[in-house]
Amino acid sequence: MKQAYIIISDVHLGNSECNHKEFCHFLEWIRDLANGPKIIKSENKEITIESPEKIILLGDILELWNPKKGDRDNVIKECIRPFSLLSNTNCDKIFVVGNHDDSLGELEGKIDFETLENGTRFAIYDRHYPKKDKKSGIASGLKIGNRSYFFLHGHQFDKQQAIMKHVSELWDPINWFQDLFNVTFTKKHWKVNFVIFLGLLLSEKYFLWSVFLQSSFWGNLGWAMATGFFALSSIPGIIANTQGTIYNFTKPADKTAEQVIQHKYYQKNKETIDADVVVFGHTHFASSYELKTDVGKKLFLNSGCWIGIDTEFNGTISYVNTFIYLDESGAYILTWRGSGKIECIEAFS
Ligand SMILES: [Mn+2]
Repeated sequence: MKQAYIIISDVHLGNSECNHKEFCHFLEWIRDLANGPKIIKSENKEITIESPEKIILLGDILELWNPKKGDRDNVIKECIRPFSLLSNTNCDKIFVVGNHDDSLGELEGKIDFETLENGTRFAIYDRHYPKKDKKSGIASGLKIGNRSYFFLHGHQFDKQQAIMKHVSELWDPINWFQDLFNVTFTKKHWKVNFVIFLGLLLSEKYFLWSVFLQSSFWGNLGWAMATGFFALSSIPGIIANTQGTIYNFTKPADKTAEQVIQHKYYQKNKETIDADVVVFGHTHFASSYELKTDVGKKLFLNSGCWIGIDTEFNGTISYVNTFIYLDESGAYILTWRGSGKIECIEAFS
């Protein structure tokens, strides 16, 4: 088999803006590459896309932060077809977690290279692929053709997300409220529960206190428990239904690879990644940037996303439904235009 990789990130399955249908069509197309390679015509050359040896799912594949209507059942619903298609694709799958599916990182090592029916493997990586060497702390890239590649989701380059990651080791507010909201009783009745909660609060103040509770320990305890129960069964509903708006508001505007790397990368990670090319996602902007360092050049490639529509930022189009194809001949940022039509955004031979 030829050394060929396909990298996909930021599909956000379960999010209301996820391009779920097109993503499934694209996965069918990948599966069918087993019948023979496809040729993409770029401006001045042809790119031959072979059946991949590995598919790298580079984070935020699942939307566990902000699913449609706050309901994580929508994530499960939108996952069934893509993962069934991936299972039937004859290659290994590497799942590197992002910030929106961060909690899956706990599965690293637990479903490590579990063998699927067709003998292909599925592995979860909590931070990046390949892993760091334990002794030296250096992560060496994967050699494909004449370059070495390193893969990570990219929230590590994002200051806000880095702080979140640190805080969430103790308490992750987004996950906590999502978990509480996704209790069936809360999900179904949070609005009514909130009214009952307010009723209990007010009744304590104006009525219950003077009549029943004043001297009764058990009465007070019962009231406190009921109020607590309805608070926990309603407030997460309010949070889950507004955090999408808050999240979109605080999200840094879609950044190009150049903006991300110039602002964040060089300070922190320069010593630990030993690769010619760093592939990441996270900002939803399929793009590239070449960084000149003391020791040479490092290329950064962003794999884009499968959410929303094409948008123009300062004269540059941010395409959606994008992926990266790597083989011995080079790296290609590509966009799926539907029905098997693929266009090349950038090529690095
Ligand atoms: Mn992300």
